[in-house]
Amino acid sequence: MAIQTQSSRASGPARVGLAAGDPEIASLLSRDRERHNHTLNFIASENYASPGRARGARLAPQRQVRARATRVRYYQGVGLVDDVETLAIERAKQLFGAEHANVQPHSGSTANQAAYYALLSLGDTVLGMDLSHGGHLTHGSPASFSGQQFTFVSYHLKADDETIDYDEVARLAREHRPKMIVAGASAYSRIIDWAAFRRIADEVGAYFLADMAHIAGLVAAGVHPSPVPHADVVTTTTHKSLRGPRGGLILCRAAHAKAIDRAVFPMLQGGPILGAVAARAVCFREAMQPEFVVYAQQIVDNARALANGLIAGGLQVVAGGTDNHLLVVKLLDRAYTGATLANALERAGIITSKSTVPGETRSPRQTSGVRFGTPAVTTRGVTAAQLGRVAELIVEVAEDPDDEARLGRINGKIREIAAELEQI
Ligand code: DSN
Repeated sequence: MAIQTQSSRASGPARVGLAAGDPEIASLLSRDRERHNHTLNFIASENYASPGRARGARLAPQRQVRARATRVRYYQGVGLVDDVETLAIERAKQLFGAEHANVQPHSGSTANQAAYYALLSLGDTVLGMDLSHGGHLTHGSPASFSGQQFTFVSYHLKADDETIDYDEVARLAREHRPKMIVAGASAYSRIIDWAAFRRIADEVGAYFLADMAHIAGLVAAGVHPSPVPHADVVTTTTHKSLRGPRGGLILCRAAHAKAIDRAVFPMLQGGPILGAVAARAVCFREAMQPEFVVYAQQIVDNARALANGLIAGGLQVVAGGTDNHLLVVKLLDRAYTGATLANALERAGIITSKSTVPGETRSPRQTSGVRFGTPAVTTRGVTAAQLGRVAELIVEVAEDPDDEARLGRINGKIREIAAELEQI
């Protein structure tokens, strides 16, 4: 299987052209490709697109400027690209069993923004998961438009087993009477009980928005329950576990279709990025194939193998393990920070991201956690057995992140494992 990254999509003749026309950029992209090949990418929100999806993005007519609201034309000569978008919409609806889809959002953040603008008024109260417990910036962080334009109230994980505290969600909902409840996360490793959120939303008359950006591929494959039957609106990105092009997607009930479409265009965006829409259509079709189910199950099996290896090596993992594509190592018991460990791991060839954890005591720049995700390494064909070896090496790094000689030795071993995998 040939794999292409976002950075390597200009392959074939286009790449030759780039090397001749802009050698500086061509060299940087080529070096980044090399970096991917001799390291292991555990960024939970990243993946490698297939050539089919990359080709879809490249072939679409980038010159077309096409602002479009459903069934409303602002430009002539767009019939065939409308067909591309219609196909993407139909495939998204089929893949996820949704009544309506909008395939235009440029990102997951924009998808959330559109959903809020569609259903809320500025200042409305919304419940969302606390950022340091695994939520996303757009779920009410004061640093994001969400926290500045709406009145977010945060719910948390339970102190004992670090799973979502549904009792707290219900209590906060009764107390604050939110207009919307947001579920979904950037760093939560357990199954989300969408039906529980729906019941709480119904009790207080709130809308229910499920942000499945991280787990969309698992949902598509049926290895995580789907929020679509339960939520008013489901938002996602297409480039994480779904393994498509970088971008966003909104699914919703038919009753919200008009409001969602208007919030995407003309409220938030101008013309869609047609190449990305075409590539999304390819992605949705690929996610319907039996091989994708095997891939998604392997993501979860790999994350479990990694978590088990880390726990066996004495590291603490938030919620005690994982049911999905990611896990967060908790360093509250260590003298060093998440930033220190993530930097040391990078020097060893293991690419991760620092992460805040429940009970966080350090700043968001330092943190007390490191997040690991398996979608990208699984695309490269890594096995649970190889991840067992990687877990041992991570444990060695965590024993002394300042030991440069040790990091150099581990880097050699990671290069050997990376060389056993599919090259991008
Ligand atoms: N939410 C970011 C992450 O999880 O890395 C990506 O949008």
